[in-house]
Amino acid sequence: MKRSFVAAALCLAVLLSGCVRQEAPAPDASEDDLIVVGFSQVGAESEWRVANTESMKTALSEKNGYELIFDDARNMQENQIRAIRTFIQQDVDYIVLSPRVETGWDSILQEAGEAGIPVIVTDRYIKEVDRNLYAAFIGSDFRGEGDKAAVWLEEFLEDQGRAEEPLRIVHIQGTIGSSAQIGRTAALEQAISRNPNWEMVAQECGDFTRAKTYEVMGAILQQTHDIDVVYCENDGEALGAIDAMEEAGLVCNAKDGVIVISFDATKLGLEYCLDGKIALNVECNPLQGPYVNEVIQQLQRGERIERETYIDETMFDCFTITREMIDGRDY
Ligand code: GYE
Repeated sequence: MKRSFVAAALCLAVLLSGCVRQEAPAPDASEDDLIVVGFSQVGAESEWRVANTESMKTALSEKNGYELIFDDARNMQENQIRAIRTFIQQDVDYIVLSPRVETGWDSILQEAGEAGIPVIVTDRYIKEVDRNLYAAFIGSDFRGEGDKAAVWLEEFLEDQGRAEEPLRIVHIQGTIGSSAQIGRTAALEQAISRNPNWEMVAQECGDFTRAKTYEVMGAILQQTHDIDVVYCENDGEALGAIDAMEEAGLVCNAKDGVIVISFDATKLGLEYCLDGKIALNVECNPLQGPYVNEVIQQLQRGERIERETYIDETMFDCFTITREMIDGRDY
């Protein structure tokens, strides 16, 4: 909106100075009404991320009254900072930020604040900044997701009569420093500290990707095959870990093989759950676009907004999941 206004003002200035061509089109009135949003996305590292991008693009479409400037940071925080600075120079109406990691945002958010541009943080949290530096947060409760997984595992082992047996766990972490990693990791570490028979035999970063996890899991398997649980912080990692384990001759199956735990519950991840290869898949909902649209519309109308929105999420295990559940999902 502001950008169109600037463009119109420039046109007028040129007109007044008498050097514009007669046939120059008048600025399109409807374009003038568009709300300009700059969206800094982390990257395209996972199916979750791709669904998240799609959701934002659909909700913040021209049809819905937006001009969306999308920037893919290719998983680098410095690219996100650069993109936000460009959005500020472009004088966008709103900035939407899906932060790669939790820290390091203070000065750029101050710059946005000084320019009077509201920032909406989505997906992951940011820390160590004055809370007034962003207007709203919309995303997931990652610690809660991890706690659900840990409690499910405790209950499953109890049901199997294995609660007291030694449990050897491999932990594949997501991008280090991201809220999704911090919350899901904290939940597992706490569960290990309250279960003295649980042992972490390896903890490596899979960076939320299938390819990197395939590699790190392959290296772990060179050291040991004595593994009861593989706790992966997203579906891409779970798939990479399963590829490596199956290649090494291990069976992924909750009852008589390796118990694989995953997060996201994308369609592909749920297919693996239906197959019994992923024992538990905790949902992390990427469909955040409509929530962002709603917050922006409320801000436009000058209404009070919810400062923090945590999206409701469920979980699926290999014993109760059905084909219908998968087919009915949007991502
Ligand atoms: O779980 C993972 C992604 O921040 C919730 O990032 C997101 C995580 C998600 O790449 O697949």
